[in-house]
Formats: sequence, structure tokens, C-alpha cells
Amino acid sequence: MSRLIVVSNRVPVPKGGQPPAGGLAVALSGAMEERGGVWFGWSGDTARHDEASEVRTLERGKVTYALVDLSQRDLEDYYAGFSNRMLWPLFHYRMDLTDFTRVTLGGYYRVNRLFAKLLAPMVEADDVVWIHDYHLIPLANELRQAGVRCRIGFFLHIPFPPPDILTVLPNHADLVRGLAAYDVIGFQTPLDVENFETYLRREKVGRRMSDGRFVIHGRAVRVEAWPVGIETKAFADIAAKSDDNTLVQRMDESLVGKSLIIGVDRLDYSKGIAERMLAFQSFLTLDTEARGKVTYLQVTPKSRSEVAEYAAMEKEVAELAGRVNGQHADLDWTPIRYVNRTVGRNALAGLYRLARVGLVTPLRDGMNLVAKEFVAAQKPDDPGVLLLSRFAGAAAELDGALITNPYDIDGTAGAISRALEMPLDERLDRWRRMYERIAEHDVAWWCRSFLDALEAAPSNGASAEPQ
Ligand code: ADQ
Repeated sequence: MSRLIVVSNRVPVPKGGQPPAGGLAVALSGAMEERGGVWFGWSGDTARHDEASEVRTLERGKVTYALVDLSQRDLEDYYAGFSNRMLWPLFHYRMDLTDFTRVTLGGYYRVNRLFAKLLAPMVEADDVVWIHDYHLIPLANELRQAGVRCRIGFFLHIPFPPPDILTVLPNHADLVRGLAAYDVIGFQTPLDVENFETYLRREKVGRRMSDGRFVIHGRAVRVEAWPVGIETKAFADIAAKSDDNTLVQRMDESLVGKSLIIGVDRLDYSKGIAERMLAFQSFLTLDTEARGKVTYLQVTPKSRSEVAEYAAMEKEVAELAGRVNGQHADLDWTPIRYVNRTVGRNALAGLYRLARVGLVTPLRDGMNLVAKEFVAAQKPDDPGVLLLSRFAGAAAELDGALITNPYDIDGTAGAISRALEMPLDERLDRWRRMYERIAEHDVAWWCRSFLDALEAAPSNGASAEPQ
């Protein structure tokens, strides 16, 4: 087995055993701890000097964490700027929220070059390098230029948008040219692969070959959908033992017989939290019988507060929760409990299990692990109902969910009523289908399938030409 080097923007060094609230960290932490290797990326700290040029290493179990501090300027341009004010909104189909500047674009390539300069001397010929997500698309190309010839794979955790949206990005051609330096590219869903293929065809820079591989700018690359999973069985076990968690007990006692509806998301506009609250409001208006009998808990840690759009949304969602409560609450009943914090994995699993309905209604999402965690945590003899946006990557797999369009506020409200009233036999049937799927396609499957493909790719470095 080759040595694995994982690269991601942020390296989640374990602190007290809990990974932070973020899909990539949650997905990869367990897999890395099991297989071992090097995890390279930003430390989360700001460098004192403008030119960060050192790698600090930390050993934890089988993993070596290789950490780079970034300067304030790099963080503003590369992270808060180009990655999170251009690529993130654009790839989530939000052209209205994008902000393109030459300065932030320059910062994006500057940090990718810096990472390549620091990482290249650590890479050995038979290592495999696995690069993650939109922050680091050009990294393989930079590594190739620094002389790295080993196999390099890339996984995009967010959606790959259709070409009409991608071409809004002034440097789309460069960005895609950078992808040709990889040996394997993984997307979350077949739709992402299809969007990528359409882009290559329309821009005349590549195509799918008869053996299923792609040729991109003259280089043969394997491109496939590998939907990311969770540690399904472990999460189900934690949920089954969550009764003695004090937070779960407190929540259970406070419900006094009311049905619980749960939403768990980073505070991000892509997650559709405001639309979800409006749907809940509409549900309370339409389904008068339900008033006083349901509690909607939305657990939402703040995220990327340094980006202006996130600060604005924080305010919008908090005001909305206040307005719905002001309108509908009674002396002894608060319809929405809106909480800005992270909770530990045990408590989270227990809260999902207490819930009758899981609301996962993003406007656009690469996959969405909360949907899978909710399913894994249910009681096998009395499962709750997952209400899932058709625009989450997870909808391509979880056909037992009630699929909803989050832009249709009243339609989603109706689906909440339907979920609350669903008879046990239908709940069982839907849940079993979903559980089987996520038990088989768990995070270990995802990791193994991607790495098998990467290790099987011809080791051809930068100069490969397709046959
Ligand atoms: P994210 O956008 O971060 O991930 P998601 O897949 O839902 O979204 O993962 C969030 C993770 O954070 C989940 O494991 C969840 O349990 C955890 N989390 C959220 N709120 C929490 C809270 N209050 N307390 C504790 N934990 C919390 C990106 C993409 C997704 C893709 C993942 C993985 O945007 O589409 O599924 O990467 O590829």
C-alpha cells in the first residue's frame, strides 16, 4: 500500500476527540485515523510574517499533520475572497452572490503555489496524493511544475455547476486546465460528472473516451462519481446508546410529549435555513391542529463569519426565528428553538433519534451528510421521516426520503404535515431502503473506492498522452 498524503484547505487536528462541524473534516477524519498517512494544509492560524514558508508537523496516532500558517493577506484573498466569495457561491448556483476580483484570484493561485512549494519536497515517488475541494483545484498543476510525478487525485465536495454557470467565472478555462494535471477526479453525483462532461464538450477541451475515462487537454484522467458516506454503523451504535447523554435527556424531558422536528446545518445560505423556517411558519398556519404539538429545533453553528454574506444571513435567520416565534408562540410553547452552537457527536446522534422528522432542505448541496446521519441514527422499529431537498446530492441515493423542492415553501409545509402523519409501516419501508444504502456505501467504501481507482491509475506524471 502506498503512503497516502491528503491535502485540504484546513487540517482538522483532533482536539479532545471531536471533529469540527464541517462535512469534509467529518468524512475524512475517521478514514485517515484508520489508514494513516500525512494530512497537509492550513493550520487555522495566521502567520506573523507576510511570507509563510514553514511546515510544522504533529504526530497523532498513525497520522502526521503537516501544518502551514497563512498570512492575513493570503487568508483574505485566497480563503475569504476567491474560494468563499467566488467559487463557493458560483458552484452553488448563486451567481448573485459572487464577487470576482483580480486581487483575490491572484491570492488563490499564490496560496496554491505556496502549498506546492512546501509540499513537493515531502512527496516520494510511490506516494499517492489526494487533494480535496474547491480551494485547491490548481494544486496538482503546481505540484507537477515543482517536479512531482506520483499519482494525484482530486475530490470535489461541492456541486460542479452546469457550463452556463461555470463560464461566468472569468478564469474558468484556466481552472479546468488545472484539473487535467490529476490522474483521478471524483465528484459527488452523476449529475456533477454530466455537468463536467458537457463543459468539456462545449468548450472543446476534452471528452469521454470509449473506455469511460476522460481526455482533458490531451491528458487521460479517470472521472467518476463517488458519493461520500458516513461511518454508518458506528453512528447508529452511538445513537442507540445516546439515552444516557445529558443533553439528549434534557431535550427529551423538555419536549413533554411534543413531536420533534430537527435541522442541523452550518449557518450557510446554501443550506436553505431561512426558506425552511418560512416553510415551518407556513405549516403552522396551514395545519392549525399541529400548533402546540411540535417543536422545531434548528442547531446551527456560525460559519465563515468573516465573509460579508454570512454575517448578513446570520441576522436574517435570527430575525426570522424571532418573528415566527413572536407570531405563533404561546406561554408554554416555543415553536422554533434556534441554537447557534456545535454539539458533540453523541448528543447529535441522540437528538436525531429523538426527532420524528429530519429537515434537510438545502437550496444546493454537494452531498449533505446530515441526511445520512439522520437516517443512521433512527430507531429500527420506529424510525423518523427524512424530508430531503431534491437539490442535495444525497437525494440521488436516498430514495426513501420525502423529496421536496425548498423553493416551494407551501409544498414543503405540506410535506412536513405528511411526514408527521406517516404511518409506521410506510416509515419502516422507507427507512430500511435508505439504511441499507448508507450501510453499504459508507465512508470506508468511499475512501477505498477512490483510493483503489487512484492506485490503479497509470503512473504517468505530467507528460501523459492518451492512446
Ligand atoms: P458541509 O457543507 O459542511 O460539507 P454537510 O455534508 O452537511 O455539509 O456536513 C456537515 C457536518 O457537520 C455533518 O457531519 C454535521 O453533523 C456536522 N455539523 C453540522 N452542524 C453541527 C452542529 N451544530 N454540531 C455538530 N456537528 C454539526 C461539504 C459539502 C457537503 C458534503 C460534505 C462532505 O458542502 O455537500 O456532504 O462536504 O463531502
